[in-house]
Amino acid sequence: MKELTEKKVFPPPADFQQKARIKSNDVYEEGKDYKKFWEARANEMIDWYEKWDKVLEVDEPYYKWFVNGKLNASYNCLDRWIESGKGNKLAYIWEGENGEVRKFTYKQLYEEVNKFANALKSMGVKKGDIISIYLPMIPELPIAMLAAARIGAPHSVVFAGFSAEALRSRVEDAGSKYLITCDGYYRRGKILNHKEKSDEGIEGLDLKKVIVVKRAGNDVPMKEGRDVWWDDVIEGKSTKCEPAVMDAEDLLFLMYTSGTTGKPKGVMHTTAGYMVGTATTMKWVFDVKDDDVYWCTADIGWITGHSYIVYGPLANNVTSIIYEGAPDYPSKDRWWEIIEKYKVTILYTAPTAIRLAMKWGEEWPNKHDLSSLRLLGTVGEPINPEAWLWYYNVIGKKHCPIVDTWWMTETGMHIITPLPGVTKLKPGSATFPFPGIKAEVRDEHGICKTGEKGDLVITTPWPAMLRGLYNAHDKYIEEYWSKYGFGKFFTGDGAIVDEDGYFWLLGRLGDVLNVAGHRLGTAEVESALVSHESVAEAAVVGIPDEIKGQVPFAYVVLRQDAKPSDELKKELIKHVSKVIGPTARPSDILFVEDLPKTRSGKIMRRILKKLAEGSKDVGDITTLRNPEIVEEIKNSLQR
Ligand code: 7RM
Repeated sequence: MKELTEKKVFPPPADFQQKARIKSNDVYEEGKDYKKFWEARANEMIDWYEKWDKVLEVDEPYYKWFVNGKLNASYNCLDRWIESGKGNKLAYIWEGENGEVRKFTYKQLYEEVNKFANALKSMGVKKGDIISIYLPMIPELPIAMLAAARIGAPHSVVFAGFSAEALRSRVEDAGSKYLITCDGYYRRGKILNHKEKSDEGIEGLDLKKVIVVKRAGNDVPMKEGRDVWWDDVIEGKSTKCEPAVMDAEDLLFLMYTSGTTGKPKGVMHTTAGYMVGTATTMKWVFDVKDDDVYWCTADIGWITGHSYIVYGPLANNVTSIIYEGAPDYPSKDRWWEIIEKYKVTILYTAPTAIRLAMKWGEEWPNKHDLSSLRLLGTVGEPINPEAWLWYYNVIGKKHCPIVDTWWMTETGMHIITPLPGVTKLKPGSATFPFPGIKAEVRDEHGICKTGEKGDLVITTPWPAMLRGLYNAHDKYIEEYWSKYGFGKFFTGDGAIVDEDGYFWLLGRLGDVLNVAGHRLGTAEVESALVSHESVAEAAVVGIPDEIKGQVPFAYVVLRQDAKPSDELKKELIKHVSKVIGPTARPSDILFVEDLPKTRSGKIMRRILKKLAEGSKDVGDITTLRNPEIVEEIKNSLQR
């Protein structure tokens, strides 16, 4: 435990606290009556056609929030701002990889959404039809999502970087008859032929229409009768389309996510609870004000983008940046340049991106004026204290609180997170459950003692919680409710609560090792490694050991100025032993150029584990951003 706790605690800076929306602990008190708490948020955050009869209805393991309430998500993101005179505020500033800029006020976004909603209707889309969207980070992606929501057609966005095969299984599972895609898009200066990949994915499937956005202008085949250009279908369409009156529990979207078995599951999110949850956390956790320029660097194709680029920000009349491309194109300061150019005030990104920036060196951010920043956020993985401090010092210049937000696709919204004007931060801890949410760390014997590792379990329902897995009732029960029973949502993450009640997330439970009877988080060993000056990034897996059961094996990416050597290897092993204790000593360290990562930047430890165990077949690598690294690592392991 000690090894995870940076001694220093970071209270909110005085000027930040003064201006913060939430400045006192009272909100936690208010959250104790969670139904009343969420009802108050539903009243203040969302515009309703009809209010609910009942805040919460439980039919375990299914939950309904704001029962019989009526609303429309697109109305709440667009129309109401125009009606209240805020339509000329920028909703999105989009920057393409080549430097093109497209700006949309709320009014302009509204008009585009309405035109496309009318286009969808004219093609026969009906309330309840699930529309698959396979688009990169271009404005048409949120426009398509909001247009679908406007007419009551749930969307299923498939991350553009996913393979044809991944698209196919998702379109099939959702039973989509409509797909929205594009000709191509830019990545590090090259055009990726997206239409070709889409066509491969849907080959043989019975789709009524495929709508193609022209982004890159590359030559693509269009299938007669099925494929239509976006520009052609919106041509002449009215900029007014009545929003459909949706029930609180109508499906808003599906988001496919990989579970324990590998076959992706369609996580279901419904309208009212999701909107209340994302709008509230957006406002409280990011402390958004009228003049903020907010940038979440996630892809909209992930839950983070859905909740905190589309629905959360728009439901708060926030101005957001959307960036199409890579962080190192044309050079390694692209992000910092964007922050300076648009005077970004709130930056929300992932630990893996921070560690990469750390590896590239502070000369890149130091070339730019980052003084507009006032709040930083992270999501996606545990952040090691080293990276936290670098983010705090080098990017935030010691005056920006960091909100380390723990949540998952299934939770829809932040669950464990600081409130930046209230919480005293401990680097590496996501701190406390959001007001109105209860969580505990337990095992089969009950709640764990202070400092003891266990399973993170959420013990009260929350509005943006998943409503099930699409067409997979049994799987839903098995994944989330079988381990501790109904009422105790099993997250699959390990955690510790410390003596001050802070939650420390340890990553997925599969990442917990047992070394000679000691439970050890791979994240702990990684954190120790990364605290060494030569290390940029580390991934640790457990490999079998005759005596100890399991021992940690480490993959290490060095910082640019460090050279791999046997001396350094020994030094790092000693360093881990010093930081955590001898049981944590890696049995071996392999220096690598990069780690296998998913498109959203999560390290695929499953593959690294197989490689370290010497297994020939490492399983499916099609979801990797950098599949080529697997062969490279295999070769260096053999040497
Ligand atoms: C939002 C998102 C979920 C998994 C989750 C965790 C890990 C996310 C944090 C984190 C430690 C965090 N959805 N995770 N945030 N671990 N600290 N702040 O990432 O469905 O794609 O992934 O991500 O293991 O279970 S997700």
